[in-house]
Amino acid sequence: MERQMERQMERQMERRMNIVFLCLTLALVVSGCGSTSISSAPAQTPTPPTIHYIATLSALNTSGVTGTAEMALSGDYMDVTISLAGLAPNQQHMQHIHGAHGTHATCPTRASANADGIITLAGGASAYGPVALPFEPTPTADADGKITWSRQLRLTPDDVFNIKTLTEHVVLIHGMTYKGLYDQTLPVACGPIKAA
Ligand SMILES: [Cu+2]
Repeated sequence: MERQMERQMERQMERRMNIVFLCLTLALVVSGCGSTSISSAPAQTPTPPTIHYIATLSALNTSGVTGTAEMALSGDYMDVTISLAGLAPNQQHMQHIHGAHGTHATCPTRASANADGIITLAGGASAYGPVALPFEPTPTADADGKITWSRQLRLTPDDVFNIKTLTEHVVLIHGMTYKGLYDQTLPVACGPIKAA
């Protein structure tokens, strides 16, 4: 809860900064009027560069899950390809980018495990933080425990804010059977996001 409030406050501050910036810009434009003629060449919308990232996923909670998540970020579009193996077959597996804006998310270690040696969703949160961007729709593993998932996501301004800086975030995969019950939230694989 505290984290969410912090994030809200950060966003409010950023909005205020944006308004201040806008005012400054307007002031400059107004003061510049009449002094020089402004070129009337039509502004071309530049194509934003595409930046490639990859997260190599390692198993958590001795799940045996491995895989990769490849991301190509171009402005507010993100092309994502995720390949996973070793999952609980025929079950849904949530897949997220985790981390909070301005903090350095990491994959949890044994230090985050509870008395039973399990890293729960809450137990690992001090390492990986909140969900920054969900990769949805949430896929279901096939009968062999594999997932291949590929989408182009259109990011909202909030998404763009939440995933900044991407290399300070991690990709987290969820969902495993524990003590005979399927738990959708348990972390099963994690990987830090790196420039590809
Ligand atoms: Cu998650």
